[in-house]
Amino acid sequence: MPIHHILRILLVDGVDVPGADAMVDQTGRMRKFTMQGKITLEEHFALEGTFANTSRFSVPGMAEDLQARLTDFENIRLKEMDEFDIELAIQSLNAPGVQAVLETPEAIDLAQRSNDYLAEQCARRPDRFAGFAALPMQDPEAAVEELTRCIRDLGFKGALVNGFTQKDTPETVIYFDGPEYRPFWAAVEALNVPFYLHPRNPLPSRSQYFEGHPWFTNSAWAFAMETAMHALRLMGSGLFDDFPKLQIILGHLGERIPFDLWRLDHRLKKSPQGIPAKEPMRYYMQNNVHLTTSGNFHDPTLNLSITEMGLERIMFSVDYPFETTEDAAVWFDNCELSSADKVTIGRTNAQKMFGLD
Ligand code: GRE
Ligand code: ZN
Repeated sequence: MPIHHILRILLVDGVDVPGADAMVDQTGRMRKFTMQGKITLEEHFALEGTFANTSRFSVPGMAEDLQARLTDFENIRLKEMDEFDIELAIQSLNAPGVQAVLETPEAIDLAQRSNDYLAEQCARRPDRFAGFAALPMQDPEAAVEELTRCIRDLGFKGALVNGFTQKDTPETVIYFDGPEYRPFWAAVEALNVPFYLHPRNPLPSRSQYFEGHPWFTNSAWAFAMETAMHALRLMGSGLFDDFPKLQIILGHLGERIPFDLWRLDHRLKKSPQGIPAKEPMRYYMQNNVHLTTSGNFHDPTLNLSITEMGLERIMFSVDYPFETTEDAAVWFDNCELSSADKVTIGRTNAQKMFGLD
């Protein structure tokens, strides 16, 4: 689609704002432009059996609404995509999903069922929905097998995994920098698909610093802290020295890593303490990591992310239904970026990454 078709001045039932180059839409929000053909990639659905994972994240009194949005594809989800000009949304199972299942055979079964269900939904609207695989990371070999099936047979675009995996006992926490996952990463690199490292909460037994301050758990702070640390473990372990073509995606504009990237490398250089990684963290962020705007709709944070990562490594996303499509799209359509940069972040970076026409 040529750029002049993607960017158009919004023509809705709005009223002119005197002296302002803007319109007010039906919801009373200022909308200057709308970018057509946006692509998003941190968008979640739930199976009947996985909604309970996230019901406690709903706004009080809104659990039913959240459930309706998580379990729906063609009604609310697609209508909102239409309303806010999202052409294609890559979908994934709600967190913590397969990673919280203790029994490995059950984890394998849930991943397969979730991926088969998602493939059916994508097949109904292949022009609008695509899939990320849920993976049973409890068993790295089974994870490779399921990812391979999802890419080769189901046409999925990559994997989305919700942080560390539990296994056998509730207190087991397994990160993916360990040697037992190196064959898994080799397979991801060979399949040439990205791995989205999505947040989950740290276990309560490892969350002493939140004692008495529960409001900072979940998505306000704990998600990013947990996910940033997992990403640092991957980078620090030398994973990307072993697999230089491997690409991972972080949501929420990088789970705070871009903001502290200079200091991180500054301190690691003075005190490396035997870190296995051959390069500074900046190198991996700029060669092996991509960010999305999911749930982080703020111009200064986006500008900093672009400065630190490069425009080519940032992609627009919503984090539906934990964020509203309206908040994400109205912000993005009217953010400070040039029109050309909006098309890069809102569409062409994702097209290139996923080989879309
Ligand atoms: C997410 O998937 O990103 C998420 C949740 C729960 C609350 C907020 C949120 O799973 O962003
Ligand atoms: Zn999310």
